Amino acid sequence: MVNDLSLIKNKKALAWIKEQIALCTPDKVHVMDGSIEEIRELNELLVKKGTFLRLNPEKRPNCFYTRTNPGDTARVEAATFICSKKQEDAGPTNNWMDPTQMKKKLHALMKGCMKGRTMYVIPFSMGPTGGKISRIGIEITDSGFVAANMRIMTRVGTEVLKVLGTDGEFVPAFHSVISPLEPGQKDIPWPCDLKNRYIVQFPETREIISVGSGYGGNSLLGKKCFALRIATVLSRDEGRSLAEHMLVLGITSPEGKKHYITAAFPSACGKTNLAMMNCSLPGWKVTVVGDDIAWMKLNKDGRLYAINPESGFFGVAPGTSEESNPNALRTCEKDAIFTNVALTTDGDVWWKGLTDQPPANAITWKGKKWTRGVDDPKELCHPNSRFTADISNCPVVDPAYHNAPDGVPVDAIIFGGRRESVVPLVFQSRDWNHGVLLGSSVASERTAAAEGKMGELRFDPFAMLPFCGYNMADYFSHWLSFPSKTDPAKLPKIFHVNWFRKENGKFLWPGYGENSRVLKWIIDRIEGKENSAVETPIGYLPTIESLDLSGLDIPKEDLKKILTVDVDAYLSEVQKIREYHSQFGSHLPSKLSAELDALEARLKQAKN
Ligand code: OXD
Ligand code: MN
Repeated sequence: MVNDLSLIKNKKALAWIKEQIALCTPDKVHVMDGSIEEIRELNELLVKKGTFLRLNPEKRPNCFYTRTNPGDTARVEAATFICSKKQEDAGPTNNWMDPTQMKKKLHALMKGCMKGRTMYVIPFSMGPTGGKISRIGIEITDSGFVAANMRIMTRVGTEVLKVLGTDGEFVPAFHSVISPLEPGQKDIPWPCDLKNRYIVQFPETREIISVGSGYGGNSLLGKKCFALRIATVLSRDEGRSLAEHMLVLGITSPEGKKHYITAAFPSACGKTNLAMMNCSLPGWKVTVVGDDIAWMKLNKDGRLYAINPESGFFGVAPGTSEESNPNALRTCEKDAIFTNVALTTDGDVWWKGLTDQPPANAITWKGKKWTRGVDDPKELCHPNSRFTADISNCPVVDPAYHNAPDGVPVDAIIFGGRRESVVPLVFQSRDWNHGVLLGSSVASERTAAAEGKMGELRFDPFAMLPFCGYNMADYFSHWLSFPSKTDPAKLPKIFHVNWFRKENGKFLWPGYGENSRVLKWIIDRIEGKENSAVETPIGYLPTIESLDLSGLDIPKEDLKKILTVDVDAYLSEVQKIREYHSQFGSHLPSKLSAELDALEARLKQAKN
């Protein structure tokens, strides 16, 4: 263990770390060097403390199991703040508080908050260390769980400090579970402070402070807090960059031609599954660059290039199966951390959907003994239980993840939501600005399980609703500025997909590996294949003939339903989008309103 600050040569970093030590008074300080020995020691320490349980090494080598406090299992959007100087700059979709007031409140909570604990100082790079699009952060945390997870999810250690140098820029990211230990008091496996959870971004000073929660989405500060909320602001200011809630995949045709595609879907719409799917179309192969976040930048050649700033997957476990995502299962066979899944009697893990039947006996995520046929299967794992796994262990990792530090050229951007009705399987936008309209109106329908009226649309623009670090309408403007910054013909083509059309409770499209047929059509469009689409009021749709449906047994009537535009339904959709957009007032870009007006006019014309 390194117990001094000698590794830190960056002047600003040293001053900031010393300030935090003085404020939080930890027992020990450990600067992470990123070595194998260090992570081994940390995992052992967490096992000793009871935070981690080592899983059966025969079944899951170097894997660990953990349970959160039952109240600390997910991102807390109500406690997530964008503290810009002016409320208007946070916009109507973010919680806001004056930054000075918020800092006062947080500092009161942070005073002495690390008493009895070790402060981990984690130098990390989002993106390949030293890469052109990459950025550096330093996370301070008193949670060993966070330190161990950050070591998988980001590039950590001395290499990062070397790139940072004495004067380099970094994002300071502070995290504490704020439950200080009295002298002699024994620590518990999952400390947190449920009454005092705040996940705060300060966009002007590019700072992050997160307190009270240990759950990954609130505490792995490289992910949502830095790579999205702070990075959206950095990208806007830089002018030629985007920070997006998008997967990045490579797709190779049987002839060996490769394209890169990014895609943004709201949670629970299958981003991780699409990012590493096995194609049903013979000879086609998908490889994964990233499953959650894309940083993109216009290159000198005028094209948009993307990197995955992360180095691991923090995936939702339930629903991950041999059918939905065999490659994710292979990825977490070793070196993984499992949170809030069920524990089997042979020291392995289980979650809903992993097998048809749960094991005969298990321990639930709350630590209770469980017996099949006696206890409720819903008790076994939390719906938001997770695996943290190293992307390098993924059997279909794209070579560019390792070899292209400055990113891959993006050919297409896909938006999508979970829509049981109205929205066709796939369509292409008319141009970039129309594509921005599609992004700004991404929505999913509420199901019976969610609060609110059935079928009610929940807008989640660009799948970024909880992740945009400034006024969402200004973010729309930033997207709309791209055609003026490059040759518009060089920008990726924009598409919208919907795998979730249903009738009488049954899905009309089989999804999973069959989605490769849709990706193939998208590539036909990128390559300008003749007669591959028909023009409709909402954009370009495939004809039944232009989709490769070989070997797929699907009734023609169903295909017709998912490949036609319901003009009346879309006209009422336009009204809902208009209403949603109206909350942005004068910030709403006029170009976007003009796109919506034009869509309405095309629909009305089609009706007459
Ligand atoms: C999310 C996640 O909540 O990726 O979007 O964890
Ligand atoms: Mn996500």
